[in-house]
Amino acid sequence: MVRYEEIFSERASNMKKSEIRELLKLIQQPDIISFAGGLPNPEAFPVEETRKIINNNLDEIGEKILQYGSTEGVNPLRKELAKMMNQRGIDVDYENILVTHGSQQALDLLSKVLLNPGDTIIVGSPTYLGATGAFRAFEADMETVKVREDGMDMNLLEKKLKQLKVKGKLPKFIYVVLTFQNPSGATMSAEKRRELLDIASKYDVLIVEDSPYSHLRYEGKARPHLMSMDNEDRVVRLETFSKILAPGFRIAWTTGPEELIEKMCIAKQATDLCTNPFGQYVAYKYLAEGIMDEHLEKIKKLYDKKRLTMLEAMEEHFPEGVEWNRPEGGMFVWAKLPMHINTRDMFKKAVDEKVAYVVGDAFFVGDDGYNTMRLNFTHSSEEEIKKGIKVLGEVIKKEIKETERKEGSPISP
Ligand code: PMP
Ligand code: G9A
Repeated sequence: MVRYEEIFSERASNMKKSEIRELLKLIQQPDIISFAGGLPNPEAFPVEETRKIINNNLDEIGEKILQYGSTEGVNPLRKELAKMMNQRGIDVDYENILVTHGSQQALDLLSKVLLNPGDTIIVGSPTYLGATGAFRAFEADMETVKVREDGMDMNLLEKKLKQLKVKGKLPKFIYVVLTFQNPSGATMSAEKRRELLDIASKYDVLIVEDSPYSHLRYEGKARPHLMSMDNEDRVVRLETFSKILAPGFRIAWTTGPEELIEKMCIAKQATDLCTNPFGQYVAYKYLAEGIMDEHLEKIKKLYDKKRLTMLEAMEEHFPEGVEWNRPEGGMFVWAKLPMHINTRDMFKKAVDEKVAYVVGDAFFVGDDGYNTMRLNFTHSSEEEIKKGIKVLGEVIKKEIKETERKEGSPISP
């Protein structure tokens, strides 16, 4: 018998299961109301439009879409992506774009080409757990900087960089989600974005901006894209069709300096040869025929209603002592429960009552966030949101009461 544990690489021993991926399996029962995964609403999937694109174009492009494609991505799509980014103030050429199999692959490829075991990087606290999963797999030494309601704390970032410089451990990059962050929903102001670039420039560090949610703004004013403010080739930008079209396509794109994109492309050659051309052509048609803009308007309306429904229901059903943000976009509300509550302990009780969330501590690299939870508002129907939040409110109230009884003292804030 092969003793697998003895032959796994050190890298593999470092890997951790993704709480979200594992949770998705657990909560697949149809009667569970899930506020867990950051999933688009199936109602918003462009089934008809996709059918039309395929029917209308199969004769013309069938030969291309069923064949292998180039590793960089199919050029018509890359050109449309560059055009879309230019319209949003980001001055890029299609040759600076690499199409990947989801942004998750871009996180993996970036790590592959940038990180040696033990290299330092900086991530937010909290931050997207899929990213830390990718960085961990490449044995990165992750330093954290607190994320506040308006994003990463710039004073703490500068302090951290100063300390790391003294130790000779300046990070290879700073990983940020600046707009409607996963998990906290936090968005960074324009001034702070400038400050972030200035600090990164002072310490000569690359910034990886992961931006799957910037198209999903429901209120307030759009902030400038970090890449449009950068004139030092210091920003790599990750975007994806997962949240705005369909995650099943697994199509995303990375924009960055030519040298880095080229290296990622070589790494991708050894990973999967190319991203599926079929999906890339459909996505290209979405952009070229202007369907994407209409689709975005439709899903923004749909998700805004769900966001407001969730916030209203939380106001009505969550007890005193629970705090949460009011995100202007994206997919998540981030809630903080009284300090005595451990949302991991409470999770099973919530699932027993047929409602699920993501336990907040999964988004922290160290031990933190044990009293937090992430709630997704895009996947469930409005009815489910109302019902699920009411049930969750009851679960929280009960947990507060039980902890009070156990602790023998009232809950302190
Ligand atoms: N980055 C962030 C911040 C995300 O929230 C997600 C998806 N939840 C991803 C990357 C991965 O997305 P994709 O489906 O494009 O791989
Ligand atoms: O892992 C997935 O299915 C993508 C969702 C990510 C998230 O919930 O943050």
